[in-house]
Amino acid sequence: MADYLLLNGPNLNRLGQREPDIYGAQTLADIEKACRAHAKARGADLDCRQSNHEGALIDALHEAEGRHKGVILNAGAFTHTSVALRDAIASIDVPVIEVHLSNIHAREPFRHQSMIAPVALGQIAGFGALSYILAIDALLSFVEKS
Ligand code: CA2
Repeated sequence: MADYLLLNGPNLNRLGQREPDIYGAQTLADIEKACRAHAKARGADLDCRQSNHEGALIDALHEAEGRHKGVILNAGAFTHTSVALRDAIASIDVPVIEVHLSNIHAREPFRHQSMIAPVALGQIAGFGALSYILAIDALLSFVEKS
């Protein structure tokens, strides 16, 4: 059981195949590898999961309680639509950092709203794959201090 969970939502398994101008050229496997290495350098283990299914993401969040000290979540398009995901985050006593590759606030108006931001510890968006690395640093620093 790893200390932290990196959870990616719908279509993020397609990274590196299209729209590199928006999402970068790295695949999800590349990003996960870099995140595991970054966490390890800080003395932490990271589990990486991805699902295209809302219910599976909700299950993973519920299971994080008692298993992980924190979660880094890119909920993909569910960010903008899912009250259920928001309720799942609110239902667990585990800090969750919301991450996005792109700057959702600089894109189409329907991406400006995040259903999950009010229940997340914080949001990091717009730095490409670096958003995940910044989130690891923020989460570990938060957990180690609390
Ligand atoms: O910027 C992000 O990280 C997003 O969470 C990515 C989502 C998008 O719906 C959010 O608004 C912002 C999209 C996931 C990836 O979609 C792809 C589309 C084309 C090619 C590869 C991935």
